[in-house]
Amino acid sequence: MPDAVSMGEVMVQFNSLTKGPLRHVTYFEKHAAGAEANFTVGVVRMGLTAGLISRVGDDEFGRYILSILRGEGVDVSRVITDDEAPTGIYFVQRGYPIPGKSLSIYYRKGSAASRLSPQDLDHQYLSRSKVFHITGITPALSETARAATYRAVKMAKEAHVKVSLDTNIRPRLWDVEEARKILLPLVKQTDILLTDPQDSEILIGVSDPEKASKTFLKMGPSITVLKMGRKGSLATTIDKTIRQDTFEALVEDVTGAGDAFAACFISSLLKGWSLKKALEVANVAGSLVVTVRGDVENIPTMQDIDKFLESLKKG
Ligand code: KDG
Repeated sequence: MPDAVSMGEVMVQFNSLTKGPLRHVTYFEKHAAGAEANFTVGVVRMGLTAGLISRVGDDEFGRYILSILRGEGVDVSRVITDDEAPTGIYFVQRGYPIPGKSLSIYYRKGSAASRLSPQDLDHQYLSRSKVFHITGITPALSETARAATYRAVKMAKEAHVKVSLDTNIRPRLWDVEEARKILLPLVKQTDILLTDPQDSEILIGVSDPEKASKTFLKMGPSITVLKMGRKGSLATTIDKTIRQDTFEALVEDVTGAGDAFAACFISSLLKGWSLKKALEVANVAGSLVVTVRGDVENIPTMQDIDKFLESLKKG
């Protein structure tokens, strides 16, 4: 059984070849993406095994996604091909209206993955993994996907599988009040929480990273990580606070950086590395992903992370 299992929507991403509003973009580049799928690719790049629970349409995009994930070594045996709904797609608008930022424009309503439901869960598969990773995106997809998320977390907890949650609140998918109501009970069942100041403000009304981390730790998680983009990241446990600066990078597209961060952070912990090392590795991964279009292409292997850090030492 895979070391890490995740569950969510994998989509075809059409990334703008040029920056600016989508109406003026002529060419798009096709990539396979989706927060939880990105996570599984990252775990495999780190030398561990990972599996995805999902649904894709019985269409060309679904077949494309499956071949990419299979090629990356992700176990897709729990990805159902659904002949009643299409594979979701989205477009990435880069550098507009905020330079350096990207926007995701979704065409995913009624997609195959939004039909995920508790019946899609394989108890043995989940309960034999070491970590079950979810994000705040899956429960925003539909009532059934939400029910599946709650059920899967319950199964993982009962089997003593660690639960990691990346809050990933996407206001384009649901209103923030609803996100708070649905995600807070999940935060309480989480062992490793990854979030950012904006999501913390929505969830607990606190955006200061240190204060937010302390508040979250009292709610259940034993490790809380605040990702602050260019300002670095903060990992907090009951007795430790570790900070890590972000490594400088030329930003092409920030989409997917957080998923690479999560994958490399969780993988490092699974390998038994220190919190400090895990945070460093995760930051390298995030910094590399933003330098290209596409979410998974630049997720590094550990060998590449070592080369990156070595080159920094040499100046
Ligand atoms: O984190 C990157 C993801 O946001 C992107 O791949 C698309 O999964 C996605 C989503 O729902 O926003």
